[in-house]
Amino acid sequence: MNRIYLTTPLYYVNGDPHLGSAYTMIITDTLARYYRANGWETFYLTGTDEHGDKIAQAAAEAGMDPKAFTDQVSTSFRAAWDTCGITYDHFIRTTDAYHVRYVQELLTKVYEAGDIYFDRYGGLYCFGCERFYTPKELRDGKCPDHLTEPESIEEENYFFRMSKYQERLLRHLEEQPDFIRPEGFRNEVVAMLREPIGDLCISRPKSRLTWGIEIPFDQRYVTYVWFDALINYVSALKYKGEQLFQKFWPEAQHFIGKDILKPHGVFWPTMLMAAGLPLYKHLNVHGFWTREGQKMSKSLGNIISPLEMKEKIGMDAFRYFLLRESVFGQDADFREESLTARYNADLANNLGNLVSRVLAMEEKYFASIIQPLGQAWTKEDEELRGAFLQAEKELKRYMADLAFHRALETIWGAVDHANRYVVRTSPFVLFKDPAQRGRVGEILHHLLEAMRVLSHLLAPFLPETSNEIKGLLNLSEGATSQQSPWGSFFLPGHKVKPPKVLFPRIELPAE
Ligand code: ME8
Repeated sequence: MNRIYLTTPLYYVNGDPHLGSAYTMIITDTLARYYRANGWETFYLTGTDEHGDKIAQAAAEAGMDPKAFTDQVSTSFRAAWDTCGITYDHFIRTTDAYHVRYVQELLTKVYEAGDIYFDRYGGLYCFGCERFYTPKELRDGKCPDHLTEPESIEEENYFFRMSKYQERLLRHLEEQPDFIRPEGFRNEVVAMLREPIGDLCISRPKSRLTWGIEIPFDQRYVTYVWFDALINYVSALKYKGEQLFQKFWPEAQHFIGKDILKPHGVFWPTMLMAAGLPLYKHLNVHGFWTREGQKMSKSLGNIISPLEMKEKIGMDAFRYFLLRESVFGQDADFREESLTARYNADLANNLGNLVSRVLAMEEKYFASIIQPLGQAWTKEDEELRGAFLQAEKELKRYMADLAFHRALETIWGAVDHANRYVVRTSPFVLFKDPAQRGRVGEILHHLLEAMRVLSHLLAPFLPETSNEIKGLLNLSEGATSQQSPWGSFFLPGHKVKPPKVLFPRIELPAE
């Protein structure tokens, strides 16, 4: 049986869900829905990253104890994803007791195997990133992410012998070129591995930070937040049972933004090697969203909230825009203007018109009752069927390649074809001739069939719209009609619903 294990990053609970986190969620949710519908056994994991300096500071700013603070923010994250209709199978919190226990077990194992050692270390530390920087990594002496000068600190800590696994990881990347994709990000990791990567400081003294998982072999320390958080991808499966772990871990596909490539591309696989666990299958890295050309940040006040987008244009339209307007792996820009243009052209006009005009004609000419399909199909009928079958086939390849924009382009190509079929066959003209009414019934039957196939094609991307179309076609909930050959599904006499506007046009203010 085909299987896939999909993961998102665990989001820090120091802010609210925004366009960036929503994008990773929408991609993974689309894939989860797609593979489930195709009969794959799927496990989809998300959650929250709750330890470390950043969170301790955010809790202090909120005047709250870190546990109460993380409980509150994690709950609101989860509620937000539920409201957005994200179909995750499990939600992990790094403060969950089973995760804490598993991290400590793994630390003990790696320590006992000799891959964790104690040492004195002095270096440049960025509190924002929660990591040490080498002078070479800094830009004008500042952290390239936070644009602040790192502090020079010296202390005794535990270190993970990451460098021991450097060569092995480099070999793995050479043997399995699509381990990290797209290729540009793989090349970035290869470049990192061609330089000495050093060992990784994996503890923080409690004198500086107490909000973390205690190092099981030294109570004076807590675990570095990344060494804790990455392990979630395994601890969540183990929590669900060894059998689930055996089944899904070999099929693991992580989805992350490019900001966290190094922890996932270098720390995590070397940690797995040290723990004696197999490596994940793929690391899939996406680019960054900007807004009207600018970086999104709280201080600029240009954050996009998925919940507000849902209120404003609906979750499906938001999903459509993010998936259609970006190329996986590349940066993309969120522009109001493109959002409105895409919404009106693709959703309101192309898709919305098809659905409403077909149902309107069926209602007007045949009281919404589907008419029989004759044996002889015209060239136009065959081409219409061909366009939808082709889209179905191409979808498979595009989903495997994570080319969501192409997948949607292909589906909209078929929708476009259906609209052209209406013009070419002109049922509204034919109906005036009583001798042609049988043919009109056939044309509409083909179009309703196109809508039925379309409802399946759309399901992973626009789940609410897909359900609405199924409802308008009067298909029972969860109808397994996907496999029916073209023209054999609807029995004459089946009644569909009156037309409905799926996507009301967004009226632009007059210039
Ligand atoms: O890094 N465009 O959590 P985080 C696209 N806790 N995606 C974006 C984005 C943007 N402008 N901004 C954020 C962490 N993201 C760690 C992860 S995993 C074991 C620990 C997305 O809350 C993107 O997926 O800062 C990025 O990788 C993630 O949010 C980082 O979320």
